[in-house]
Amino acid sequence: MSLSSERLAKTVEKCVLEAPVVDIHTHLYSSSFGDLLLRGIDELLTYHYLIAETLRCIPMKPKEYYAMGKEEQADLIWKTLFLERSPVSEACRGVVTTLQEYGLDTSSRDLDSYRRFFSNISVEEHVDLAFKKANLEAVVMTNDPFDPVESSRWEEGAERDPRFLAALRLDPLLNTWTSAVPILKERGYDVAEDFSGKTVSEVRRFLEYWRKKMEPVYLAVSLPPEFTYPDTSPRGRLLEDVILPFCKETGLPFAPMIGVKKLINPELRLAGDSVGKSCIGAVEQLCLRNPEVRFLVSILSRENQHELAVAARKFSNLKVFGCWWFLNNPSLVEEITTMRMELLGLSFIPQHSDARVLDQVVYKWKHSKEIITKVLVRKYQDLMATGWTLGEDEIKRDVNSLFYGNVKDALNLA
Ligand code: FIX
Ligand code: ZN
Repeated sequence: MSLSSERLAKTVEKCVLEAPVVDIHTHLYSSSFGDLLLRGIDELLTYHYLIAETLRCIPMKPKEYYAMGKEEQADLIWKTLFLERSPVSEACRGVVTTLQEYGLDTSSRDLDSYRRFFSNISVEEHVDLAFKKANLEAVVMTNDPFDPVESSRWEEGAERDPRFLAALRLDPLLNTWTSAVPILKERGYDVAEDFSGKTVSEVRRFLEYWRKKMEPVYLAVSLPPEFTYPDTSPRGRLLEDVILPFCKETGLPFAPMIGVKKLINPELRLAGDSVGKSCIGAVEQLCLRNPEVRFLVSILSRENQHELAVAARKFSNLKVFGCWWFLNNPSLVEEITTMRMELLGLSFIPQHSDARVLDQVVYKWKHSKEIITKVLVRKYQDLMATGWTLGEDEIKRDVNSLFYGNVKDALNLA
């Protein structure tokens, strides 16, 4: 039965709200990884986005900030960004949204009362609460086999919560080959910086070891704006001789996330990364020269979004995902999602949370769903103006493809 234009907005809102989410990129960990899973109000407040915002407002050097304890850091950020100013930035508003979604009194501004709430829930209850509030079916982690703490957790073989899928992250291998070589050698891989001897087959063996260990749903890497392909650099050789053949043979997608200028302000540490305009030609060549590999691509610069969407029209093995990092703001999510829907219809993955703290999924998905609802309503209104009729079941079908269907297809998930 076709919907009236009056009922359209409410129906879209309901379908989006009810749509389960598979979150294709996060920095969350299953609780079996122990303290690698960040959660609670002090972690929310000391998110690197808020560290950067705080240090713009007070005469404190990053070194001084990082010398403080976690609770002291959170107190400072709360005072600076939430009490002495209104928390209007997206990262600030997100904290308040999450507190509200958890049923806490945000008008009290009583940080200790929020701390008491979080201290009273177990990690298992906490994961269930956040997943329920965000209507999450599953999240994909970011798993770095070169990270000593994380790799030891994998070697310990802790039981993983099935809602936490793995992604094999390869930044050290592809971006700092010179320092990756000694780590690989120490772990028994017969590799050489000049790629002589058995280097290619040994790096392949390394990938295979971690594929068996992690059972990743894709391979990922974050890349600088100057990333080019094909390329004779170590990165280019590793892509050509190891990574892309590995993805082709295993059927695992490859997810280059492009445009990060690492540590342009090193003192800020994780908060010190920035953005640069990337070369879409590298993405086009990846897709053209590797037709049997499926690429999941997110690019960090707003200026690259239109050409990325056009590139996706040219290559069916290119799936665009997310409004990443500095793009994950309502004004840009609306602009980018509208443009993608106009160019790609429903064949893209509109968002990922990039959550580093468990509770961030609550606000990141609430905020994103509000914007995507707005875009969808406008697009359906345009459609209905042509006399096209729409039923609730069709809207539900479309919405589910955006929030989990396209992800499940891309990741070969049942
Ligand atoms: O490379 C990445 O996965 C980025 O998302 C992170 O490094 C970044 O710090 C982040 O969390 C952005 O939201
Ligand atoms: Zn990330």
